[in-house]
Formats: sequence, structure tokens, C-alpha cells
Amino acid sequence: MIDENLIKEVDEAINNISTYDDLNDFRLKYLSKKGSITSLSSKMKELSNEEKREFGYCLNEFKNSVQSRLNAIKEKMDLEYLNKKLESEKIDITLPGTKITKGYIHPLNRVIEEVKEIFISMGYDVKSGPEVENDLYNFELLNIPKSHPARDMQDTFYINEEILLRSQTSPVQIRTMLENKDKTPIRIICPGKVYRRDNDDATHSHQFEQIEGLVVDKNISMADLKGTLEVAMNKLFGDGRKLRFRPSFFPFTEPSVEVDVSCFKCNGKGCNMCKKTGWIEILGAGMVHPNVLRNCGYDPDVYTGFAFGLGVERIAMLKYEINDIRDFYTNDLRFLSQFKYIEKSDDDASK
Ligand code: 2NM
Repeated sequence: MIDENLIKEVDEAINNISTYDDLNDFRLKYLSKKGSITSLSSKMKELSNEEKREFGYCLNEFKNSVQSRLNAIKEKMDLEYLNKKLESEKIDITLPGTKITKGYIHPLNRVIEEVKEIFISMGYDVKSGPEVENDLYNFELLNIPKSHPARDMQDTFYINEEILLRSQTSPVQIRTMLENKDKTPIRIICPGKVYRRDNDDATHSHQFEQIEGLVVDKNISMADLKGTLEVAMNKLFGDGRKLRFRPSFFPFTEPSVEVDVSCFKCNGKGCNMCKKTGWIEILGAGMVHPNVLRNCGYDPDVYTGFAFGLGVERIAMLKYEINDIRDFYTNDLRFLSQFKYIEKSDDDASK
């Protein structure tokens, strides 16, 4: 019923399909509206009812067989295309990756962050200021007399007669008091680098990190200083620390004290850490000298304050049992990478 030549031609054409383009060409030529297979239907109207049925049947069979062969070809081509794509985009997961090395927080920064957090939780602000200072803020207003040894060229890095590298962070506190025209309450800590002329060795450095605290308000007493430091030292060195205040002298405080903390390693029994004394000297502190308050525009009969200072290196050396201060500055990864397991939240140094 269907022209043998057409069947042959279609068969050959299908056998020659090898690309998606061939497939499209074939569809266009034979199966589109005007395609040679589609147009076979136009023959129907010339046929009798009997012939129509037979021809219709044959045409359907023919179309179905062509369609199923095309489907099979397309399926095969799709699979080949996918396999080619998978092959060309293959990722070799057996190649070793590039290792990403992780940094660690420097032990000095750990201590600074820890101390900051402790005092921020008590309502303190964190203040910073210039490292190149004026003699006025670094010494004069701090009640450090011209004759004081600290002002000697031997002890301080002078840039000229007036300008120097700060030898403590207290000039930040002097500036804060001077700027506070309304004399509102002050609660600040000032972390930062300080400079002193010193020969570097295992326990001394010409540059180190200091944190000083200052509270000024009406009715601030020595009891406030003791309570504050007790809370702070228990947080820093672990619960159960006791504090011992020994009389001392600083030009900028009166009275002045050295503060010892009961040894966090032996709990005060005596060990190598505390040199068998049970106590470790941690802080210098005192009530702000009336002259300092007056120098900064405060009436010492109305306002009082306490201040304290601590050395960050010393605390880090004690907490992490480091015995050479120079290890902090050489950035040797063999040293620094030892602190990867000490978590910031680990506030119990004896752990
Ligand atoms: C210390 C010890 C005692 C101190 C005093 C002041 C200021 F500015 F208020 F006068 N700031 N820091 C101070 C007092 C510092 O360091 C061992």
C-alpha cells in the first residue's frame, strides 16, 4: 500500500542519521506538515472506505515504526552526549587538595581580649590613644616630677625634649579626664603598646603591652578597687583566687598598692610558679592622686578615683607557662601554633 521506494528511502535516511542535525533534517523532510510521510494521508480521499481502512492501518504502522526507530536513535545519542559531557567534565577527586592553614590568636591578644571582655561586662569602655606622646600627658600631669628617674633619657625613648614614646598607657586616661568637661563618671580600660629603654632579655622588653584601668566618680573608695580587682582576677585566673594588697608607691596614686593573686597553679600552697610563696604579683594600683585629679580639672574634694595597671606579657607568661618574653615577638609558628587548643572562653588558666 505504501510506496516501496519511499519505504526504502526512509529506511536509508534513518540509517544515515548520526547527529542531532541529521535527526532534525529527517523530521523536517518526512514528518513535518509537508513532509513526505505526513503527506501520504492526502491519498486517503482518493480511496474507497475499504481501502481507507487498510491504507490507514498501514500508514499508522509505518509512522509508528519510523517514530520508534527515531526515538531509539535519539535515546542513544542523548546517552552518548551525556557520557561525553561526563568524561570531559570529570573531576579527579583522588588529587590531594590544597591545605588551608589556619591561624591562631596570638597569646598576647588572647589575654588582651579576655581582660577587655571582663571589664566590658562590668560596664567599662575601652579607650586607646597615641603611642607618640607629649611629656605633659605622659609625665607632668601624672604628678611625675622632673627629678623622677623615669623621665631620664636612660629610661624613656625621647624623640625630642617634649615628644616621647609613651612609657605607660595612663596618658590615654589623662586625655579622657581632660576631655570630660562635664565630669561625668569614668570607667575605662586602656590597652596598648608602651615603650621603655631596657635591655631585652628573657623577662624584659623595650616594648610591651599594658592595660590600665581608671574609675573616677563621686564616692569611689579603696573598697571599690578591691572588689573590682577581686572579680576581675577570679575571672582571669579561675575561681577561688584570693587577693593580697601590699603598700607601695607610685607618683600618680595615693595610697598605692601592689596586688598579689593567690597562685592559680598550687592554690596558694607554694610551687615553682609562685616561687614557693603561694602568691603571684600581678598588678599595681591605687587611689588617683589628688594632684592628678586637679591637673585634669577635677576637684579632689568632690571626686575620687582608683586606677590600676597590669603587664599583658607577664600575665600571658604565667597563664601559658612561657619563660621567655621574646617568644611573643619572633612570630615563630612552632611557638604560636601551640596555642591552638586554648579556647578564648577557657577562663580557668589551671585547666
Ligand atoms: C599603675 C599603677 C597604679 C594609673 C594611674 C593612672 C591615672 F591616670 F589615673 F593617674 N592611670 N594608671 C596606675 C596606677 C597605673 O600601673 C602599674
